[in-house]
Amino acid sequence: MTDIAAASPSLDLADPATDPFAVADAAAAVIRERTGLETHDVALVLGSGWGQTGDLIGETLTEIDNTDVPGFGRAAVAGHSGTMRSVAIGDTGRRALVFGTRTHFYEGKGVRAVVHNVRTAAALGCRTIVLTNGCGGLREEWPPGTPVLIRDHINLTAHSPIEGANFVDLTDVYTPRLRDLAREVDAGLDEGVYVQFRGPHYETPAEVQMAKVIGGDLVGMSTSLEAIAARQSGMDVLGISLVTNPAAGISKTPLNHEEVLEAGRNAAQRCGKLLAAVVAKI
Ligand code: 8IG
Repeated sequence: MTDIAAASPSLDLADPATDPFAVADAAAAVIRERTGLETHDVALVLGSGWGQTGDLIGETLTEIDNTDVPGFGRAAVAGHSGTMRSVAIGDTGRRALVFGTRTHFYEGKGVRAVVHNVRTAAALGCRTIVLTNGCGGLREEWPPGTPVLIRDHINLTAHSPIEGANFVDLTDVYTPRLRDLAREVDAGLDEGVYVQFRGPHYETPAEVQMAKVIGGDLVGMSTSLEAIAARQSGMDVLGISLVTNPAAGISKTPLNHEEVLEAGRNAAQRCGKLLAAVVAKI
C-alpha cells in the first residue's frame, strides 16, 4: 500500500476493504460541519407516503443534499427527496436528523449502502431512530392510509447488515417503550409483523399468503435491515408502517405506485401529527 492510500482510506462502501463505520464517521463529520452541531438526538427515515410529515416535527434549520455527504447517493424512487434535514424538535431544544429518502436493497448497491443512514445517525449520537415506510397490508381491517406500529419483522432478504461473527440480539428490535409512547399519542394504533421482501416487484398473491402463514401482517421492501443495523449500534427503534395498498391478492385490483403516493397524500395529516407528537416525547 502506498503512503497516500494509507493516509486516505476509501470511502467507497462497495469496496470490501472499506470500513463502513469509518464512512459513517466521515458522513457525520460533514453533517456536524454543516449544522454546527456536535450531536443529534433522534433520526427519522421517511419512507413512501411519509415525505411531507417531517415538516410538522419542527423548523428545518439545515438541509443537506445527500450527494454532499460521503456514502449517500441520489434518491432512486419517484416521490422521494434526495436530502437530509436537521430539524428542531418543537421547542424542546433537541434536534432530529430527518432522512428524506433511503437506499433500498433492490437498488443493488449492497447492504452497507442500505444501512449507511442508520450508521451515520449513530455516529452523530442519535440514541433513537424512527423508521417509517409505505407497505402492503394483509389485514382487511387496515384500509390504505392506516398507520401501523411494527412489533417485529421477518427478514426475507437473506442478507444481514452485520459483517463477521457479531451475534446481535434481536429479541426486542422494535423497542416496546417506544410503541407504548406512540399509543399514548394515538390509542387506536394497531401493531403488526413486517415482512421484508427483496423487491422491487411486488409479491405474487401466493407470496402474500406465505407471508400471512408465517406470521406477517405487512409486506414491504425496507426497514428490517435498517432496524438490525440500528440494534447493532445500540439505538432504540420505532418502526411505523403506512399501509398504502392492500397486498397482492388481498384486493381485487392490481397495485400501482400512483395509488401508493395517493394514499400517502391522504394520510399525511394523521401521520404527520403522529410523528411530530411521538418525536416530541422521545
Ligand atoms: I408502498 O404491497 C408498498 N411497498 N413488498 N409490497 C411490498 N412493498 C410495498 C408494497 C407491497 N406496497
